Amino acid sequence: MQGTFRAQDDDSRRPGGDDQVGIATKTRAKPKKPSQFKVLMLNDDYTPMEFVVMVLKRFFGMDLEQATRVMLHVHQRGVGVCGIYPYEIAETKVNQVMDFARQNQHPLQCTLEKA
Ligand code: TYC
Repeated sequence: MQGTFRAQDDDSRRPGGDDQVGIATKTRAKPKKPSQFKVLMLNDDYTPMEFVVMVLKRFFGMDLEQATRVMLHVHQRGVGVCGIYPYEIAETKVNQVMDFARQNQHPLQCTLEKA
């Protein structure tokens, strides 16, 4: 019934229900899925590998094995995906990583890209 008008139901069959007849509702034809964003980690020459692994565990819920795999991928290829999230969550993760890196004086960079 998406995208069509319809009477809610036949209120005339209920006592005192006549005033409700004919109320129409419209549901959105195409409900929008919230768009997804990749959180990308960038390689650099200075951030220690152990620190990157710690970040991936702490902010992206990875275990040691996953985190090590992603860190090595970024180290070798220059960039890697940490996860895919709705915009606000992805943005929060980027800010958390950048703040944590800055606090620890590492140049680690993290960014967003539309999925
Ligand atoms: N290239 C860094 C080093 O050799 C390690 C590193 C990996 C840094 C991944 C950043 O996103 C990164 N110490």
